[in-house]
Amino acid sequence: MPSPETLEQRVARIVESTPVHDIHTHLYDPGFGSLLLWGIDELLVYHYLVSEAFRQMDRPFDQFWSASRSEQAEFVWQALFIDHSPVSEACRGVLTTLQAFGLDARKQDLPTLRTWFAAQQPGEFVERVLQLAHVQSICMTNSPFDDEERAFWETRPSRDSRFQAALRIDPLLLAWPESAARLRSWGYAVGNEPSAGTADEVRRFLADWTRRIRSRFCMVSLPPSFAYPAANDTTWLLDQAVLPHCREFGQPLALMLGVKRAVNPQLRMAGDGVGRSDLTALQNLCASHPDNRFLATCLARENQHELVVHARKFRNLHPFGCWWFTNTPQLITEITTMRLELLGTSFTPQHSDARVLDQLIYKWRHSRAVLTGCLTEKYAALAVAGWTVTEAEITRDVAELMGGAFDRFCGLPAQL
Ligand code: HDL
Ligand code: ZN
Repeated sequence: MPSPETLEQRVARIVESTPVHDIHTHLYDPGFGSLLLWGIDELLVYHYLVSEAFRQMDRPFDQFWSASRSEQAEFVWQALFIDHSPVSEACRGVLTTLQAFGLDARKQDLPTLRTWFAAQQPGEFVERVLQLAHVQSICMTNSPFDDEERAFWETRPSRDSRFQAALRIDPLLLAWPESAARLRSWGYAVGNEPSAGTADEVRRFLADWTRRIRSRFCMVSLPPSFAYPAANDTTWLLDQAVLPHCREFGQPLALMLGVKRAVNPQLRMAGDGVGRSDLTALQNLCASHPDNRFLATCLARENQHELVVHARKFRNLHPFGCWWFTNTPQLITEITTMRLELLGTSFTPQHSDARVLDQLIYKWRHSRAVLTGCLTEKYAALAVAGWTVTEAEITRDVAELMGGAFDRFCGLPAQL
């Protein structure tokens, strides 16, 4: 007679079996060809691992960057897996992913692993990864300012509906008037100075791209110095163009707060850092634009509690994810517990930020394990208080946390 399922086993079963909507990634629809990264070399040259590997190598930066992708992967493998135990979250992620494919990283060297990946058929591989990760859909990061990506959109690629679009507008908000010149080159009659005509043309740009890519929301990453309101182009563009656009299309604006770009340019994509934001800016945005909805995530651990308290004050604010440097078991536990204790289930605990398709497997296995622990603890505390949750209630809560609350907050995908 099998022993009865424990609460933790029940929660784990439900969390693991609930398909997730991954609301922020850097993956691309398979129709975008080479833009969708996958395989062992891409896993190993992920910028999280590159920054860690440089700490264990004396190799000059330029020598690394001038090496081929597979040579770079060799350097990372040697530095982080052979010369030292791969205890970091990003290293463990590679191992979780290889294990999920049935590969034994202790027995199979890099050439053997490469042979296995090379034998995978791309289409089947996408299906296998989504199935292993139990991901039902993902949001991409789509920037009209990225020349390579813009070229793909201009070919009107056929779309896989599971790869939803998000319109990334960092250059528009943070690099005006340089971005004004780019909009003019694309046929939008914007001036460098604020005017009603320029606002209308920026909105036309946003509307054109929203319809072209069928994006679900606009998003922007912001430096710790971001202030709102302020006497600058960012505030004017938000007030006169971006927020009215979001209201017109019934979409939220996603704010990713606290990134310091290129604190060490020699690390290239791995060179970004973190800074504590003044979240008064977020408070002011939510308060002064009650008809707009804001998704928000913060990069600094120090900002997490204030973000949650703001969400208690403003129901047009939906915290999401444990972004980047906070995507570690210790901080996911801390942040998710904080959010459950102050927001109930009215938030989205995680996004993967995956850049390599295979990463979905580890990012979600690791995060599901932490979410299971946090929820089990809360349900056990409810039982002590005389409230034993049912299977159906756990299933409902987990569906909310794994994309349901986001979908409701976002509004169903617009029929654009
Ligand atoms: O700005 C962002 O969306 C960040 O997620 C950066 O892309 C960063 O390089 C990253 O991949 N973090 O996980
Ligand atoms: Zn990202």
